[in-house]
Parts: sequence; C-alpha cells; structure tokens
Amino acid sequence: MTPVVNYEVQGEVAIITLNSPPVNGLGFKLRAGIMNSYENAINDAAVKAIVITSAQKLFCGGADISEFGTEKMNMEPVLPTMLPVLEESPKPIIAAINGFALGGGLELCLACDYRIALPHASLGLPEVKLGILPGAGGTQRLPRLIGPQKALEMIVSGNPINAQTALDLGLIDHIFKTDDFLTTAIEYANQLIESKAPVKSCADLSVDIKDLPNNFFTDFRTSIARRTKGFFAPERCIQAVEASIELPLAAGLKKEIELFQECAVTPQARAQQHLFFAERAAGRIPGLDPKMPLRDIKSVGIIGAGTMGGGIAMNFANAGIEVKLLEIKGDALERGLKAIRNNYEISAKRGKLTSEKMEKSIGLINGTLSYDDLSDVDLVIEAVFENIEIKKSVFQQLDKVCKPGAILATNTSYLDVDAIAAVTKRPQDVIGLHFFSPANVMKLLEIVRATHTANDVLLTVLKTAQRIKKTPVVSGICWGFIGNRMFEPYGREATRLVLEGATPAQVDKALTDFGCAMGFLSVIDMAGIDVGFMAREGIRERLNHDPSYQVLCDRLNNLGRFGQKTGRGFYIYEGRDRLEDPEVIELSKTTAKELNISQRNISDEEIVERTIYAMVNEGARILEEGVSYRSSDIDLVFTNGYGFPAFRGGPMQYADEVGLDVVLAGMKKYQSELGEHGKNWFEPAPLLEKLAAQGKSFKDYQA
Ligand code: 3H9
Repeated sequence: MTPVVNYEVQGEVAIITLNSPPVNGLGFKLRAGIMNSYENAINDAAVKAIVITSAQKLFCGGADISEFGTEKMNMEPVLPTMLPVLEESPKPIIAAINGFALGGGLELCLACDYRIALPHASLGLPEVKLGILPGAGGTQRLPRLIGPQKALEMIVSGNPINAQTALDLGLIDHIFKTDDFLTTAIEYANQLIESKAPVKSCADLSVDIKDLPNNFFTDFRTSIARRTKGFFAPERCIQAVEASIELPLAAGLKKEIELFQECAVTPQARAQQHLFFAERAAGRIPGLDPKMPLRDIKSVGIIGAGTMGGGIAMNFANAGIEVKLLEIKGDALERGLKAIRNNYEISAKRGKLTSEKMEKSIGLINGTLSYDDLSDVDLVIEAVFENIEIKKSVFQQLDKVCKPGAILATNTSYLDVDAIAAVTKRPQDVIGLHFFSPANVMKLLEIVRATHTANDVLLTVLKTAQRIKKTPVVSGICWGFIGNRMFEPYGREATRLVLEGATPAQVDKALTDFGCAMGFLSVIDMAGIDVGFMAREGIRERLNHDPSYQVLCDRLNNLGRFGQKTGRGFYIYEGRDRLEDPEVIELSKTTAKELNISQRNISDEEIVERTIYAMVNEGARILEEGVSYRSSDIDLVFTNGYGFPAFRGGPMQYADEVGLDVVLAGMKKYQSELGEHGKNWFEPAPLLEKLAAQGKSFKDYQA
C-alpha cells in the first residue's frame, strides 16, 4: 500500500510530502503520518529545515469530512493539538503550496513558519459552507497574519483567494513560477538555513486593530444579516474572530474549539455536509462508465430568444462556447439580443465582469432566423412556449436540419420528453435540459433522461453542465420531473391552507421563517398564476376527483389576477410593496363556504408540516419509482432551484433529520383529520412507510 506521507531528507532539508488522494483530506492516517515524519525531522540532527508539500495536484482539501461525527475524528493526533506543536517547531517549516489549500489544509500552512506557493494556488477557509467554522486555528492565526477585516471576510464567506491576493495580504511569503516546485522549495529552505532565518509563531503576534473602524463587528453583522439569515455558523465565525483580538493565542484557540463544537453538532452542519457530498454524487449515474467517450460540444443552438432562451445563451457564452440564437421573427430576435446585452451591462456596472469579458461573451452569441443555420451545431436547446404541439414541430424541424450526432434538448418543465423525442428519427439523441429562471443565475439544471436517451448523450450533458457552472441533477420521465412534481403538492397545501383560513401572508411567513427564500404564494405571484394554471392542464384528469383542488388559484386566474405582472394575485403590488389583499381573503371565505370547508385558526407549525411533509411524501414516490437515483439528488434540486434552505439540507435530508417515523405520523394525522382533503392527498407513500418501519432514513435507500 502506498504510504499517505512520503518522508525524505535532501541535505539539511527534510521533505514531508502529503500523498493521500484524492484531496489529501486530513484523516487520521494522514495526520499521524505528518506527525511521525515531523518527529523524524526533529530528531535528526542533520535536518535544519522542513518542507511540507503535496504529491497531489492540490496541496490539501482540509479535514476529512467523511470522518466527521465518527470516532476517527477524535483519534490523536487531531489538528487542534498537532498544529501548535508544528508552530512551536525549533526548526523552520515551509509550506510549499502547489494548489488548493483549504480549511484544515490552510490551517496547516498557517502553523508553518513560511509559506510559498505556485501562481495557481488557491487559499481559503470554506468551513462555514459546511455549517462549521475553522477549528484548527484558522480563526486565530489568520487575523494575526492578515488583519481581522480580511480574515473575517474570508472566514464568513468561505471563498478562497488566489496566490497573488494572498501575497499582497501577507498570507504567503513568495510566489514561484516554476515547473519544479519541489526543487525550488528545497532551495528556498536552504536559503533560510543559510540566512539563519528565524522560526516564527503566531503566539508572538497580536491582531493589528489600529485601522479597525469603530463598530466594525456590529456593521459587519448588519452587512451579512440578509445573506446569512437562519444560518448558525456565520455568527460563531464572527465570535471566534472577535476572540482573536481579545485573547492571547492559546486562549483564543480554546474559544475557537468551543465554538467549533457548538456548530459541529447542529443539524445544520449535518445538512450542509450532506449537500457537499450530494453535489459530488449527483454526477454518478448507476451503471454508466464515467470514462466512456463523450460527444464534443463546441457550439450550441438555442431556439427562442425570450427570457429563458436568452439566459441559457448567456451560460454558454460565459463558458466561451459559441451560440446561435434562433427566433422566428426579426423583431423578437432583436428584442432578445438587446435584453442579453442589457443583462450583461447591468452585471458590468455592478463590477461582476469587465467590459472586455462582456464584449467577448456578447460576441459569441449570434442571432439567426433560419433553422438551416443550426446544421452544424453540436447541441440544440429548445426554449419555446410550453406547449407540446409547438415543441413537437420544433423537433421535427431540428430532425431535418441538425447534423447526425447533434444532441437535441428540450427545456420543457413539465411535458413528456419521450413524446417529443418520438417525432424525431433519433430519439437516442434527445434529452431534457430544464433550466430555471433566471437561467443565467440559477444553479440548478435538471437533466431529463428520456427512455431512449443514449448513455453518451447523458454523460456529455452532465459534463457540459459543469462547464457552464450548473449543478446538474438527473431525473427520469414523469410530469414535472423531480422539482415541479414535488413543488405541486407543496403548493397545493400552501393554497389549501388559505382556503382553510390562513392568510397568504401567514402562510408565506411560516415558510420564510422555516428558511425558504420566499413563501409559496409570493413565488407563484412572481412566476405567474396563469403559468401554474396552464401547467395543471396536463394533470387535470388525475385531479378532478377533488373539487377543491387549487380552486383558489384557478379563480384568481379566471379573474385575470396573474400575480406581480398584473399588479394583483394573492397579494396587491404597489411599487415594490406587497400587500395583503382583503379581496383574496374574502374570496377564500366565500369559496370555502361553497365547498363546505370550515375556516379556522391555523398554526405556523401546521403550515410547515403540511407543505413540507406533502412534498417529502411525493419525493418518496419519486425515489421508489426510480425517477431519482438518490434522495440527495432531490435535495440538490430544491436547495439549488426552489429556494429551500441549504441549512436544512433539502426536503429529504430534513425528513431524515426529523425522523421518518415522525413524518409518517404527521401524514397519518392529516390524513385522518382533514376529511376528504386528507383522504385524497395524505396517503403515505409506501416507501415512507417501509423505511419508517425499518427505522431507516431516505439516505439509506438504494434503488
Ligand atoms: C475542515 O478542514 C475543518 C477544520 O477547520 C477543523 C478540523 C478540526 N474530506 O470536489 P472534488 C472528496 S473542514 C473528505 O470532486 P475537485 C470528494 O467528496 C474541510 N472528502 O474534487 C470527492 O469524492 P468522490 C474544509 C473530500 O478537484 C473527491 O474528494 N475543506 C474532501 O473538483 C474529489 O472532490 C473543504 O471544505 C474533504 N475535505 O475539488 C474543502 N474534499 O470522488 C472541500 C473533497 O468520492 N473540498 N473530498 O465524490 C473541495 O472544495 C474540493 O473537493 C477541492 C477539490 C477544491 C478540494
């Protein structure tokens, strides 16, 4: 077995090379290996300096997250006790950072005396994204090295900085542009030996606060309040950095550990770590060889220059991929291209991209009015009106003009991709690519694997999704796929609760208090009540046993109250204000009376349980039917496409955390308490019953 640490001595320099693929995660073995090598170096009188570097393409991805919550995490040596030992080393230690140094990986570097890096190195403390804080000195040593302001920014955002910024901030000592970094690092160590360079310890430094503005921490808290609402870890990160100012290093480290442990045991930490692994699992398709040859995607055609088509075009142009944007009419095309330019200009004005990059991206998007111009593109994405006949006729045209092997994708959000594929002579090349609006912003891309979609088509679009910086999740065929299918029962309960006596504002507030980015009723007012109405057209038949199903939405639609765009929906919109509308409350009363539904006071708890459990129950069906490969895929859909709070890890993780027996009991309770509605809609999914009976969670389920 290859050792996880290589140790060698060259002259007076000991070299400790981390070699634990894939990311040098600081698990028990690697930690022990580092400390054994360190002791060898200390005990060898010939060694005058120590270099720590990596045999992998990155330096170190930090603590091994898969050890969290297990015994291994606490097996000595643990990072918080081993790093002070390195820091107090009598021989200088040089961290030679050859790529990413993240979390515990950067904390390891901070405990070294000197830090050198290759130009592409990237340094960061992303722990906050895992629901924790840097727990091995990051919150204490970083402020001592680069000041509290920059340190706080890095720790609370979790975003890494590049080598040049690190050099400018004094986080590293040198950048070396070299093909032989190890030789350079050894030379650097020899120079330090020769110049009798001192060993350094952060314990000798205090945090420089002379330029710290008054009320810095209060203002910082205010500035992040919206972005971090509901998250537990960011406030603990701030408290830890405050401690770095107030306390000497050893006491600060103690405080950091306390705060770290507070975070580490929260459901939020489990949820955010679940999402980390979920993102990586989503690209793995059972039964498919990830090494199979892929199709080349150099150019893309997009049908429809509306908001969706334009947003999709921007994704590809941003990734340097040429786009042909097709519209039927010249003025629509012109409007679409203008809107794209406008979007870019807004981003440029906000400093999000340079004007050079903007022009380059715009230059990659060319309009056309002719299908013939799509004859040489590698991938076409149709983004026309959500109507199966229109989509079929587009695919018939594409089948005629596109080259053999081109991938033909539909951006449908509900319709049957098999039926669309069936109008072509190449169903193996057809797939669904469901982007979310605004498509240039939203991370989620639902990839719909149709019955005949070829394996290499599926893998090619998964890779392409990564190129355009999307989070792809594969769904099978069904109405609404994973996202909209589960959003439907969620929305059904939200609107039904209004019929039963809650106000729209109460429903929305209960959901935003739960952590959702917006309440459902605000969401559909924004998306368009008419859009939901049309989407329901495809499932009317299976809904008509319930006369009260979405009746309020249908009535609002028939009144022309389509939501924000008409100034009225569930709410009234006055400028930027969203106001409760007495007419809607009255409408809910009269409709309830008509349908024999008695209105009552409804608790926020009931609102959350009914909406979320109904959604989870549908998720269980989706899993059991094999529409989704794993529950974590479902969680990615909701946290990346529907504003479900990341700190809850997605609906399925939330259910796992609450306990499936509790969710099942909730379903049964509402099934028996809500009369016809309960009977119609709260029948527990067989998989939920099965897993709850076995004391298992959705995470345990393998199709
Ligand atoms: C920490 O350090 C706490 C300390 O402050 C205190 C401790 C007391 N652990 O992303 P990739 C796996 S918390 C375990 O596709 P890339 C990953 O799951 C840690 N596993 O590669 C995947 O496995 P699989 C703070 C990890 O090249 C494989 O490695 N650090 C870890 O695109 C490849 O990953 C972070 O939050 C880990 N730390 O990107 C950094 N990291 O193949 C988290 C990765 O089975 N990591 N894996 O699916 C990253 O951001 C990226 O992985 C990185 C490489 C940029 C490093």
